[in-house]
Order: sequence, then C-alpha cells, then structure tokens
Amino acid sequence: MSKIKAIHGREVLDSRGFPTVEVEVSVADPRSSSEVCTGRAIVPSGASTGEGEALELRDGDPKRYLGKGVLTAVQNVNERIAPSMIGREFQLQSLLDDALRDLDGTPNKSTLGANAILGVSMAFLRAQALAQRTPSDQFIAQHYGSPGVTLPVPLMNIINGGKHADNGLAVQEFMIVPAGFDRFSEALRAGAEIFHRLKKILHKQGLSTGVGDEGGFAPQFSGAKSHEQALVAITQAVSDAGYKLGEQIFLALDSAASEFSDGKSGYLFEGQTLTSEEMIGVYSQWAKDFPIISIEDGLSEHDWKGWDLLTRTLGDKCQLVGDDLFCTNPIQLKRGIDSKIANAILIKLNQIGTVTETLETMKLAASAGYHAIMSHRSGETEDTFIADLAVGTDCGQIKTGSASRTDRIAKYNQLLRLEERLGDRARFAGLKFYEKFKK
Ligand code: 2PG
Ligand code: MG
Repeated sequence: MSKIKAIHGREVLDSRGFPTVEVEVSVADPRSSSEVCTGRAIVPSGASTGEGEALELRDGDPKRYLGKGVLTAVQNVNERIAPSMIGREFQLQSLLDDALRDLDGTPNKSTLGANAILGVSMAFLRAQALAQRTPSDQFIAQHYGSPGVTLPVPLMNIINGGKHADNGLAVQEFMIVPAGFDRFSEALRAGAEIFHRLKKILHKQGLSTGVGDEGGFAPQFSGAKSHEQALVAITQAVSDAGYKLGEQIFLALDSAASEFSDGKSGYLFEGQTLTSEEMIGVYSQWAKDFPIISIEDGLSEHDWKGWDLLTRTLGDKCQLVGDDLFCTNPIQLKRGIDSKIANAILIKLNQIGTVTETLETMKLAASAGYHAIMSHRSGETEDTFIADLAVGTDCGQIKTGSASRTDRIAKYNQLLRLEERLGDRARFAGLKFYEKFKK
C-alpha cells in the first residue's frame, strides 16, 4: 500500500439536483517516485432513510440549495481529514477506515459526517487499486477473499411509488428480476425490453409515462387496488416482450413500509389502516397471484414483532430483505440474525459510512446464510462503485434502478464492461438465489 499524498473534497450535484460530496485521494505511485495515482468517488444520498443510518451532514443553510448544501462535509474532508491522513501509509483499507472512525469519534459519524468519511474511504480504495494496476472489482475481490467473477442479477425498479414519486402508491418499488438467463447482458436486455413494453401499456391506458427518482414509471393508477394494477401491468409487459414470467422473469417489491406506517402499529395502505397481520395477508395473497420472489422492508423498521410473523409466514417462499431495518449495520444485522428476522440484507455503503464496515456486514450476512443485495440510493450520480463492489464480493444481486436515467444506467454499463473483461471466467448468478423460493 502506498502513502497518501493528497486528499481533496468538493461539492457536486446528485441525480436530484442536490449537493453531494466528491472526494479525490492521491497515493504515491509505487512505480514512479514523482507520480501519484488518484482515485475519485462520489457519495450517494437516500430519501427513504432508516433511522439507524450514519449521519449525512448537510449545512442546513436555507439560502443555499434549500438547506441541503454539503460545504461543511467538504470542509471536513479538506481541513480535518486531509491534514491528519496525508503522509500516512495504510497497509490495509481497514486501517484507513479505522483512522477515519477514530478521527470522527462517534458511532454514527456525526462529527465529520458519513458523507465526508465515505467519500475518502471509497476514493482511497480506487487510488490503491490504481497504484497496484488492478481493476477496482478485482482489487475488492482480493481484499474480500472472493473469486470476483459473479455478475449480479439486476433487480430493476420499473414502477416507482412511495417517497420516490407522487402517484399515491404506498409501495416504493416494483421490480422485475430477470434471473432465468445465462448472462448478465441477456438479463439486462430482457429488463430493458420489458421496460419499453410497459411504457406502451401505460400509454394505452392513458397513464403518465414520466419517470420517478430511480427511472421507473410513476403512473397514477385510479382504481381502489392500485398496487395490483401495477403488478398486472408489469406481468402484461413481460408477456408482451416475449419472456416467461416465473421462469425467466420474477417480481420483487420494496415496500419501504416505515414510510407508510402511521407511527403506531398501523399501515396506511390503499385508503385503509391495516395491522401488521393484515399487511402480511396482502403480501401472502400477492405472492400467490404473482411470482414475487423478494420483498424488502415489508414492514416498518420498528415493527420487529410484525417482522417475526412476516418471516415465519413468508420466509420460505420469498427473500425478505431488511433495508431500513438493518441499515447495513453489523450490530443491527446481528440482532436480526439472532432473532431469525428476515433472510437477506440490502447493502448501501452510505448507511454505515466506510467500505470496511460495509464488507464486514456482508461477511456477517454470508456467515449466517443471509443474502446480500448491493444497492444504489435514490439520489445517485455517475459513480459506479457499487457495480465493482457487487462483482468483487460475488454477492450475486444488485438493485440499481430501472432501464432509464444515466445515474442508473451507468452501473449497468459498468457491469457490461466487467462481464466482457471477465470473458469465460464470468458467471451470472441467475436463479441460484431464488431456486428455493420458486413456485
Ligand atoms: C431503498 C432506496 C433505494 P433510498 O429504499 O431501497 O432504492 O431508496 O435511497 O431513498 O433510501
Ligand atoms: Mg429500501
């Protein structure tokens, strides 16, 4: 590992037009004493955030970007992190990340901001990979002790609701899961073709084909059963595109249910207040009527009693993913594993704030037999770090939006490049993770 020569942070914009932190870290080039290798990374930002997430530091100055500026976080990179790290040599990513955590001194990274810390952590990894003339995905694979050959199944969010749209759908994400293919590129092609077919169907029904934050459509279904209408439209799109539902294409949901919980024990769903048991009843019926193989945050992050019942009811039929529930936090995940809650975890770097802790959480998930799904945030950028991380850890699934918006497509395009570079060594995760749930 090489010595850190420079660290520079700046404010840039994310896909929603709000500021976020970009960091460049330069390390000494081991092949030339006068050169440096510079890694760059941009931190994403969520909208439906879990309460246990590390702190995203925003300026709160209403005169700039409606209070969402990140100049303080950038200043923390340039005036607090840089002076303390420049000139130091870290033999491992984890040693840099430990030093960043020590400098911050809080469990949720509230002194420097998780956005400041994560930018440095990711950019350092890229700089070290460059210094070793190793592509980032393979550098991660070496570090993680994984083959680094698995292209993930894309979970493509083609209808957006919840906090990512203003169409009244409680469920935040309706995803297609093109798993029944031999190659990532074929799965992606199927996903994109279904997306285009869905556009035609919505247009014919006189519904809007404008897209939400993650590039999926955000139509205003008018019937009482708006969620079922969304699921039916998607199944129609699958068959119009010529693919087999339940063999090649499966469905997945992210309810992000903390967002429609009434703050007590009820869920505000399609004009009614439902109990946890009733919500589970809704999911059970959907799972019978549609090939749903994954449900994320089906209940609120505070409803552990409900999660227990959800896992006992649907845990052998569906992947049950904790996002807001676990916040990529090993302590929260451990609690879930010990209580047999959920069977999968969503992985978002900025929920925890360093690359090392993210990998630690993934290792813990794997050791307990929980699936790990690499994920974008609803506020994204051109940064493709999560594509490299998904392949480097062989986690097998990635959730990074629909087949539109360059902030989402950038990740898919990077995966296409990685598949090409891996050549014969490339493996597509395919049905592996869903075999046990297939009906
Ligand atoms: C989620 C994410 C990403 P956000 O809930 O899974 O899809 O949304 O980044 O707004 O938390
Ligand atoms: Mg989620």
